[in-house]
Amino acid sequence: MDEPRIASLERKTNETDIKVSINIDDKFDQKININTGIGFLDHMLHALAKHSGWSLDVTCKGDLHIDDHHSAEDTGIALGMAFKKALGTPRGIKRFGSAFCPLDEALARSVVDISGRPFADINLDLKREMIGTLSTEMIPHVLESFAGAAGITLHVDVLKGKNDHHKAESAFKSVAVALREACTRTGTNDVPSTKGVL
Ligand SMILES: [Mn+2]
Repeated sequence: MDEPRIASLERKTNETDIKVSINIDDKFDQKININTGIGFLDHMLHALAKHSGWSLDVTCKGDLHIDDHHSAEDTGIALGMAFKKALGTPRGIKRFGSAFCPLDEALARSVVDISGRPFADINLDLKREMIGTLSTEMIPHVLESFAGAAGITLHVDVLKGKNDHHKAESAFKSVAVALREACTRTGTNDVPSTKGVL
């Protein structure tokens, strides 16, 4: 039996105080608790954890009296750091993952590479200013922040859709399913790179 890939960390600044615990290998007994103070962000991270097969605990106490920016961005960073820490040296994993996820009329595609190279290109085509108390401009930024801190390459495109809630949610679900594939163990101890290192 492989050891479960787990990590916990706290990231504290003058703007936010965030605690994250993640278990990448808990798909049979998932426990998900998200409390960032921003309802729609909680909903997106819950969807991300659920469809990635993670157990995830995230608490953010941030400066929401200013706006949602620091809390949303720093939560993405802390989650990316925790994911990277849990994954450890990326040996014996598929490395690449991709997924299409629909939510009714919306359809999103995500392609991920556990590359050690932080890069994100996120196109969600959101039209509204806000969804709940989350600025829609922060939704791609959360994914960019996550990818940057995790050191992964992430391409996310919403291909179709009319409803912004559906578009965002289909995007997070597709990221989850792509990550789940990329993190899947191959049963080898190989570093999946011609360089021999990631
Ligand atoms: Mn929803």
